[in-house]
Amino acid sequence: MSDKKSLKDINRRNFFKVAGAAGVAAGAGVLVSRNPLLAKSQKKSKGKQNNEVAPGQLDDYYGFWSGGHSGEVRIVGVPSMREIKRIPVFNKDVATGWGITNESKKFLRGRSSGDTHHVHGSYKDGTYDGKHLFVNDKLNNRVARIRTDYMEVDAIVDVPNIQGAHGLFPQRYPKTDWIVVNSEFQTPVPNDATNKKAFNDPQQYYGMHTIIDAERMAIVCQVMVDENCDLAATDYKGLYSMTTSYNIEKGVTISEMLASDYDYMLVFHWERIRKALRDGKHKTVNGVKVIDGREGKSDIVLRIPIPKNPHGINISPDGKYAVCCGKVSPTVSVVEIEKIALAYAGKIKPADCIVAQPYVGLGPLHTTFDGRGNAITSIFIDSTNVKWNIAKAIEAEKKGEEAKKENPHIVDVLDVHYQVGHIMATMAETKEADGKWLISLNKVSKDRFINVGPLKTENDQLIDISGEKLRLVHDSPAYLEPHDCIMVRRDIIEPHVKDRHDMFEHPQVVTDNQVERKGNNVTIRMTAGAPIYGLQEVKVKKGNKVTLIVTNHDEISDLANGVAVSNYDINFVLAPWQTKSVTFTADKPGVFWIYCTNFCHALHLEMRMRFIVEDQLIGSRKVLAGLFATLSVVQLLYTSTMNLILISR
Ligand code: K7E
Ligand code: CA
Repeated sequence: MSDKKSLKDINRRNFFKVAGAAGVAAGAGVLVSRNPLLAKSQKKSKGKQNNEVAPGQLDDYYGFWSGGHSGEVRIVGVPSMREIKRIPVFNKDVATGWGITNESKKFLRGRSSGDTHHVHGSYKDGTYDGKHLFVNDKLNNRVARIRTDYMEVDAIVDVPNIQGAHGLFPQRYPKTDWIVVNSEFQTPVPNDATNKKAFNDPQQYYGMHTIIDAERMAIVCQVMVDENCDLAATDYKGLYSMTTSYNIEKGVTISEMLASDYDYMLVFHWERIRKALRDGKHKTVNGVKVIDGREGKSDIVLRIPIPKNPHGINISPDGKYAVCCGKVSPTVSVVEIEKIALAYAGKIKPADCIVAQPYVGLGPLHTTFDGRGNAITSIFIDSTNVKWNIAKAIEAEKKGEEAKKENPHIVDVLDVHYQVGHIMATMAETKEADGKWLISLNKVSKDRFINVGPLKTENDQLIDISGEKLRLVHDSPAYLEPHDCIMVRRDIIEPHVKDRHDMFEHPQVVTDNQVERKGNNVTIRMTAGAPIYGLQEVKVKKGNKVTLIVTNHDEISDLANGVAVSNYDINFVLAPWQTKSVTFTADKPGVFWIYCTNFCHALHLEMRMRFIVEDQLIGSRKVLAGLFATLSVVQLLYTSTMNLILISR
């Protein structure tokens, strides 16, 4: 359902001409002179919000940051910008024991690395319900769910048939039943030896728009397309999900990916997806229902041409517009969502869904909203945040080229430091966007902090957007490498957050201290309560497979206990009433102190116990005895056989 004839239409825009991505990269390191957008001086109001959160005071917003290739999610208080917590997700985290405990290993299934880009909350009726967060892993192609009562991961789903699991977005209306996740990298489907003829033929590589059931955290289906699927969004009516695609060329090199003057915004029609599933119009690949969404193969996907290699796609809080960022084009494309139905029905061309294409600067990546009709777009190469008015952009588009020259849509341009990726305003991905604060997640901090060596931190800048002008108020370092964030009003999250675990939720909760031995397996069930463990010593034999299950019985808020087994590389903490377990082989004989790592009590240092691994003397004697027994049986068999032979003769 694409519309190549409308290409001319799009080409009327003044593309940012680059000789491949090399040009983009060259621009990236340099502060290019400001675009002339703000030539005329206008009197405009500045916001006057105070970002200081005094000692003992609480932040107004829960900020949820992706941690990029650290594999985690972080909680940042806004506007103080204090990093309050890290939630391990796809990484190994020795502070909490994530990746060490059996509970976390069950989720990680042998992997200890990930790349999180997009954190989003679960929705009800177009705004956050405060219950869950979802985050992608671009590296190992997974989606994790975090429950906000504990701020811990409670599910991870592997997504087969894809690579570069990138854009992720939950259903916003009526509530989050589905989550979509995109594959940025096209691959053969299936991507294994059964399909090896496709390995060297990129024409047989496909992108996928995967739909996940948010409740079960299981895959509903995948819609296969020729294009790659980059960023994702859902509308505010539960009708569509959308993605940007920058590689409709099916290129495998940068220049191939930049060959076409346009790419697509892809729209996925949910009712038609449901119908295809009902009608059995799918094949099964690696256990997943795959629907053919390629051009001409089904009516599920609408292809709206967008200038050259777009990146971000964001929906305005009134639900009216999808804004696609140009990246290689200095424009954003504003798609009126109402018109999408007309395009599906063939009444208008897909390109006619675009109602404005304003100039914003060199390298627009992502757009956010203040809830008052303005959009703010991050401009990577210019290193700016550009605030522009959506209605004015549409109006100028209607009036024509002459009206557009003056850039009447531009409200303000703010320099940021430096090379901004995502930006996000408070509550901006909901119908309750409140236009208070904006975060500019800058990739390069350079001279903004004391020099910490060649590998420098990121710079997350806090900007007051309550006035007409954008006012920079705070620089905040962030360890590698947040991509995106959301900021959720405190009153939405806070009621869900607990101080204690539900002790009996864990199937192996320990109420009685005991050591159980079954063959080579030793199970130690133990309580912890500052400043004492339920057991003072445990003896095992060398070679025993030991499972240590510990429940923290302290119910006082914030009283965590640690469990570390010296020289055994075991280290985890237990929040109040939490149970965790580890399984390991006691392969080193000796006395090993198990101690509490998390300061819990005046007698914290005394909170320790002996773990004694006895050399397997008795055991080895048993082995020897066994050997002798086997030998005697063999001998007995031999003699009796010989005797039989002799007798039979
Ligand atoms: Cu622009 Cu992964 Cu959202 Cu990073 S992506 S910038
Ligand atoms: Ca392209």
